Amino acid sequence: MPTQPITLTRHILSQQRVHPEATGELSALLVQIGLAAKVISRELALLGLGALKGQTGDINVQGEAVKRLDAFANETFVHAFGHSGLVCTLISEEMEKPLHLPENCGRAKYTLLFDPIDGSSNIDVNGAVGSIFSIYRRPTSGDHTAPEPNLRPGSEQVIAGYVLYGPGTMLVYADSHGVQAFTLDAGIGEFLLAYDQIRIPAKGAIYSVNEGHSGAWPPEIRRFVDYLKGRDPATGRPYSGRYIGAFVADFHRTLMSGGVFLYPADTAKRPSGRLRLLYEVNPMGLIAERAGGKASTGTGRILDIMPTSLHQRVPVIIGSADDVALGERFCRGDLS
Ligand code: AFP
Repeated sequence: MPTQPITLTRHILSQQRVHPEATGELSALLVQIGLAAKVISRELALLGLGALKGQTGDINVQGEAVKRLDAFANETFVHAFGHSGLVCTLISEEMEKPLHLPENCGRAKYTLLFDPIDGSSNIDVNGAVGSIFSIYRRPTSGDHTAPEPNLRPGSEQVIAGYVLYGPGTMLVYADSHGVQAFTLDAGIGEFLLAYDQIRIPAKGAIYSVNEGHSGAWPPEIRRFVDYLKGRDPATGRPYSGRYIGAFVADFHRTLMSGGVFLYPADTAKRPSGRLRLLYEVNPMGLIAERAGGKASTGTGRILDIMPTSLHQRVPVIIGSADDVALGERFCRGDLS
């Protein structure tokens, strides 16, 4: 008899049984993220035809033009959690301040941080995009609706994950169990388990970085990337270059195939890099580490950073443990 596909809900409930203290709220939260992902995935499938093409005319807190899909995806996440009783504060790339959901505050135990659409530049060219999410326990002290109590290191995340809207829609998340991936079967509207206990190869053969910015990289990053491009079959070099321009897509390839993704500081325009710590790099850092990989600024562990603002950026080297460790050695000056 063919094995029954394992739905997201069935997998979550099986994990919940492993933790008798679980109340089911975290499980329900993941199911709601799955709902938001299904709604966004449906809109993306027909984007070229629909009203969600183009821009809203607004500029977000990042100083970026807001695409209609950015706004739609943000609202989709907000609606998925309003009146859910699951989270009382939402923090989004598209919202300058935390959004407080007073109707949930009595029972909600969690805070949700998210980037509703990562890779917006790919939208109008039918490229891969994603959503990224990070879940913390609600702060126990201070005004949990203010930014400050929500500025906690990535090591305190309870669950972190992303949805990749590619040829297929895939939901990937890391919890205490490990890293698992679910593929959306749109025909039945269910996410089905595709990969369980994902492990990232210790060393890869792909590097992923936007070389167009190389003129402004710190010299040690330039030396690391040049090393990866050098010819030495004994160390598996040269690495191949791959760059999709959406963090979720470039990270997912790195998670599944191994290798290293970098978004370095750009000494000219972006001294802290481009990627946001709280709702982009921290979630991927937790996933990378739970899969056996590493996530570093080049000189320190991403998940140890104590944030100072909601939308702060951070340089990142993330992926296979050996490849990231090599990058750190270049950044520390051990190698040149
Ligand atoms: P957009 O959402 O504005 O397309 O930015 C995507 C992103 O934040 C991240 O997903 C990519 O890794 C990175 O920017 C690409 O940046 P570059 O275009 O500078 O390579």
